[in-house]
Amino acid sequence: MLGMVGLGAVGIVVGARAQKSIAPVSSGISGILPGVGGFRYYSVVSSVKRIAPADYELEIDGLVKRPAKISYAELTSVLPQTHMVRNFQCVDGWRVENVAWSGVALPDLLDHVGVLPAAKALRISSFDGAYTDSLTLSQARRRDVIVATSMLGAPVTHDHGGPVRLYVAPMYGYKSVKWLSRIELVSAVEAGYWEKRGYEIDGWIGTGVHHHGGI
Ligand SMILES: Nc1nc2c(c(=O)[nH]1)N[C@H]1C(S)=C(S)[C@@H](COP(=O)(O)O)O[C@H]1N2
Ligand SMILES: [Mo]
Repeated sequence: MLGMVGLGAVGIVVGARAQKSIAPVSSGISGILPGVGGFRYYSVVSSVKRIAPADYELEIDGLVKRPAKISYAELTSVLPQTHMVRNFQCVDGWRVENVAWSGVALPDLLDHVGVLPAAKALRISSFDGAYTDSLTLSQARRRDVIVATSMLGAPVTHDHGGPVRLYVAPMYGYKSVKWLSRIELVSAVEAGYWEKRGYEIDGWIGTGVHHHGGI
């Protein structure tokens, strides 16, 4: 059964997400809570520590020339900023239109650290301690994939994965890792949290080939 995930709200958790929580993982607790502007708040763990922007670091390592720990200040005021207004869509059937996003385009971050030729994919982790996902290197080089520090016109809130989350505009929401902590360049794509539980590894929206377990 579902936990209330410590996201600062009370309510009844029902529906499709409840199916997901029955995934064969004892540690998996899925939260679904009504959120801002049509968003829901999702977490697979019962609570996530808070990291203040001043204490935040994004680790980028693995098959890169210059492994780095990138501060929030670098992400917001040193590295080039990318802005876009795009929809956000979860496989569970909800969608939020025209969301404003800002941050650093992932290709700009990759150039900052220098990708080695052996790198073929990114392993992306959350400081929630449980959630991971992958992108191929070519997916990660798209300019509509950003390390987001702002969402809905304001700094990314804790419940939405702040201070820093990923936003993969052309793919379903599960590719947009919240509470982003580490990007490791690796030699092959690895299935992420939901992909081990039946989601497509490539989460392209609208290609009509998606299916996932439990629903
Ligand atoms: N760390 C983490 N990232 C995550 C998830 C999660 O449970 N944990 N859920 C994913 C899914 S399925 C969706 S639809 C979006 C939801 O983002 P939101 O909680 O800001 O609405 O986050 C994605 N990133
Ligand atoms: Mo989702």
